[in-house]
Amino acid sequence: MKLVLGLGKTGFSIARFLSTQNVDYKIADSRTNPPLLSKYASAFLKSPPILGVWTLDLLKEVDEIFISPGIAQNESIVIWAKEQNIPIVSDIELFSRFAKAPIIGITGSNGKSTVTQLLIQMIANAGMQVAMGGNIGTPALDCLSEKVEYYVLELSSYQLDYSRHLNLVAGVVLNITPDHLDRYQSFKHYTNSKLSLHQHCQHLVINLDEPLTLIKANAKCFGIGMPKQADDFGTVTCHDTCYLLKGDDVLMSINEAQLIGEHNTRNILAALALGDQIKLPITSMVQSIKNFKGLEHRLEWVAKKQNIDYYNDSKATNAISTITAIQALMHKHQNIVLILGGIAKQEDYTPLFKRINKSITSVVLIGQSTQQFEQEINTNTSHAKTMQDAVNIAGSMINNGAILLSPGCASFDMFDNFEHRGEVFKRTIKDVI
Ligand code: UMA
Ligand code: ADP
Repeated sequence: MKLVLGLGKTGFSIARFLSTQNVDYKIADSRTNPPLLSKYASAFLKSPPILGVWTLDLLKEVDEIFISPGIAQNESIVIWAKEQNIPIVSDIELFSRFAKAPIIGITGSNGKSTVTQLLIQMIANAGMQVAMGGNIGTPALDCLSEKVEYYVLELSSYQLDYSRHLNLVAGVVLNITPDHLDRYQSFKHYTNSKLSLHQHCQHLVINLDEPLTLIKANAKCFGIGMPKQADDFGTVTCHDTCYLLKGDDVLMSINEAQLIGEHNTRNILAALALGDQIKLPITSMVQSIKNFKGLEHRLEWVAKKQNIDYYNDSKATNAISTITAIQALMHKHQNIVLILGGIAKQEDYTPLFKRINKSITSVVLIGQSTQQFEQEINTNTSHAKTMQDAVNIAGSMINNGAILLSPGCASFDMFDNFEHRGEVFKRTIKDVI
């Protein structure tokens, strides 16, 4: 008997998959009213969910557990299962047992979704059937199909923690900066979780600008600057224009890409290196880069009104992603008003405050973190209770330049999720201004 833990998107996809395989399972969620309860109830009447506080009884007759990534390793049920030597397996590992086409895995603290989506477009542009899943939103098992020629999976550290055997044709750890430290004993544990991806990959891609990832034999490397090996990807700057390179060959000027910022140059290089590992034609990858508009809520240009450009970077939920957004925009705009705040992560925000105090004209603080952040920011600050107020106040602070929503925090104090926060921001700009 299998035990499925969690009745969110992942648990639901596992239960559906096990049902199609005629495998006996039970499913449990520690909440009494988990998000997908009614959807599940109408689809899987034979195996009613066991709801509420975990009990030892759940493990009776269980030989394997399939776990949702949101369930931490210090949850009682996980500890009991480990004591009883019951294997605990992610949906990703279960997927990789059944996937017939090669799988590419992408992890990192920031940039995963951007690189995943760009690589998907590169593979599709090369004329192949490709499916995308994992942390990006669609559970991996929901992507399984006989028609697919490549799978690209965005992988979180939570998913990697419960994956002992993944068969990845290629993979990358894009970068490692503090995140999710409420789930890990230390930054070192989080780093090790990310780096565990390496053990699953036949072909590795390594970011030379990330000191925490060590270069491995036969890996294809990428980074800002001249490539060291003929097969690696990098950049060269000539007369103020940055060009992408493979070895010594110039591929394109970065000005031809629609993505902005050095972080996105790295994301593009990562996608190129992964595509090259699976032998996609360079010319079609370059075309995909030129066509790629980027993802919603990631440094997304929204509108220009009365000499002010509005950017939605609602996906910035940690300090480094907000620093990155500021760095990307400060070369384009002299005046930037930043809308910042929400539920602060358990991380050191000092580097962000330093960047703000140096480069930001004014800050509008929103959400729970207001008091904490206000003490550290020396630049002109204001508070807002709603996104509408924040946008209006920001608009009154400059005559030209950019207004950037890049909260550096989780959104749940004021919004359903980061998408909701970004949508409210965009609607406000369109409706109110
Ligand atoms: N649950 C318990 N007990 C717990 C914790 C959770 O019973 O202690 C139950 C919840 O009640 C809920 C279910 O488990 O019913 C939720 O499971 P989940 O939190 O794993 O969420 P899913 O809906 O399965 O979504 C997960 C990922 N969520 C997390 O990793 C927290 C989604 O990533 C992912 O898109 C989805 O699987 C499909 O693969 C989201 C995320 O926030 C976007 N990821 C983090 C991030 O990007 O920073 C890692
Ligand atoms: P993830 O899926 O890892 O959260 P996204 O591509 O969704 O990454 O981007 C999340 C946030 O991180 C956005 O605010 C984006 O502007 C920023 N970002 C994207 N790529 C990078 C990178 N390589 N380094 C730092 N920040 C990045």
